[in-house]
Amino acid sequence: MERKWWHGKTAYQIYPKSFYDTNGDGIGDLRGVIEKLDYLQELGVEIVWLSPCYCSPLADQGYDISDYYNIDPRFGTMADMEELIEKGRAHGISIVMDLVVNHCSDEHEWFRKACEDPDGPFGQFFYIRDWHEGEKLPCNLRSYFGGPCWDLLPGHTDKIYFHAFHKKQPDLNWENPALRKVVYKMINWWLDKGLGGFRIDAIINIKKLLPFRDFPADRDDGLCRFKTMLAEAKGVNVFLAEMANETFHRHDAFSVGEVFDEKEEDLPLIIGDNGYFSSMFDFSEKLIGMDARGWYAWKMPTAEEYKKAAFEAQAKSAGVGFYSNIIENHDEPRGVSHYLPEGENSDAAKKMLGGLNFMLRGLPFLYQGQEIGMENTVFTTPEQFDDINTLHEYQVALNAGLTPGEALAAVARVSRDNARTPFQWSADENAGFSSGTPWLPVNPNYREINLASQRGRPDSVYEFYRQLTALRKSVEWAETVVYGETVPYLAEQENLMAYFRKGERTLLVAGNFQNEAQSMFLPTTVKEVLINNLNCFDADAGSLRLGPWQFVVLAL
Ligand code: TEU
Ligand code: CA
Repeated sequence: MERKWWHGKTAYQIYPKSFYDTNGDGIGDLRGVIEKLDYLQELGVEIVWLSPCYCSPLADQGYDISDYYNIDPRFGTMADMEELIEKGRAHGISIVMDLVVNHCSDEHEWFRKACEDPDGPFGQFFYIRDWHEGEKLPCNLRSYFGGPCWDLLPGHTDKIYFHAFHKKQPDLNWENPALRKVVYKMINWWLDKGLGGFRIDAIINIKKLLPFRDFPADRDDGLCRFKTMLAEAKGVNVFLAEMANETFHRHDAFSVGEVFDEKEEDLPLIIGDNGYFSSMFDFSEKLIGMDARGWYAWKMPTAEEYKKAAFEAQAKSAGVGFYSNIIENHDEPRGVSHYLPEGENSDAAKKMLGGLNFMLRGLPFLYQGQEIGMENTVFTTPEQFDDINTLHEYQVALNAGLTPGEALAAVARVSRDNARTPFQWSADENAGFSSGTPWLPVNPNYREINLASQRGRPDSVYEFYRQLTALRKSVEWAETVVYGETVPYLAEQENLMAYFRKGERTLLVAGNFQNEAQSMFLPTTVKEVLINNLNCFDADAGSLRLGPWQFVVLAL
């Protein structure tokens, strides 16, 4: 495997709207990110991905872009963005933006022009079809946010357009070379500005099975999930290769794909030496317990399932490339609320989960607030949901016959809003996030969980993450932490997740995934305890006794 400039780094995702608000309008902004660059440097991150901050009506929180060449005034100005890129560099941080090109906003001028003249060149930027009242739609796919993928083209009664997500997110027609060309031009424009690269949104959806046709319905609504079509749509690789050659590869940019449902044999094409992307997220842990019926039917993952998914992903990517490893992002509940059993949210357990994930081979990606152990928030009424997908899934749960109370509880566990509450900087009002009213209420636990109370306190979750990022960069251990092979250890021992990282030297990473002590066999003597989330270390010849939720990184 070829060595890349970004391999040894730690990455961090910022959800700008909820990170830090500098002008009191309740919305986080780019100046807020600039102000916190010292903080990010202190934490040890060197790549920062910003969720979208382009002009947008924010129907899907910026994943509906109305102008790719401008910053939404709520987030700041282009001058702020340029300053962030430059100051980021001075802090040793590459700034990465979100690239949302499966669709744009219905308020983008391309779509406006397509509505004005569906037969003109911009009509070809979208999937527009003739349709008359009472007629069957071109296909029965269900959009990700509910309902059919088709809506009437604004201003028309006899034309419809296609959207995989919300109706305010019309899909771009990648079959059209003219569309691809303007997309590549835009990507290069940003890279020429000095941007470090992109996280590529929902990219697997750009290839549709054409002509559109029906699939067997999988719910009472007569519709079929999007995935079913994607499995049959061949040829996305052609688009991805072209995009990489025309853009990322020319700049040696960092790119990380939001890729789902890839075929295993395609992994080298996607993240190999000359891959379409530098890296892609490993979502295999997120997928545990999912159910096609809807969020309400999802099951919570167990420790054994988590371990199995992580080890399988490690095996798949070994010798091929780097997955980006996460326990959460802006689309998921908080990792500590999802992967740890209910009620087991001690600092020790949080550190164990974070440590096990961080030490895997690949690029560790922290999500804002993870480093201080932020948890799911509390929802007492459905009105508190902001996210369109959560509102939709609440309805799905009701339709399935759950009572309002049951539906609320079921959807609250996995709501995307959990990850979107403001960053908890301090115990001050609004968690120090804003002097105004935050756009989404702060998690009520901010007086207990916040950065100010953890900074400098050696046993805090925050200082634990700093130890992890420091180890990844240390002269002595970086080679092994970054490139060492992952070899699962005692994989059959229940609620124990342990693995070696074998490279220049050998590390043993072990986490006791339960609220009860357990002993594990030690293959050799321990030279040094590099990281330990508890104050005790109980090892003798051949055996290590791990306390509840204990996590250690050992030099052998
Ligand atoms: O998500 C793409 C995606 O596949 C979603 O279906 C995801 O699984 C869903 O958000 C779970 O609720 C990306 C973005 O990360 C997401 O925030 C956007 O809403 C979506 O694309 C549309 O741009
Ligand atoms: Ca603001």
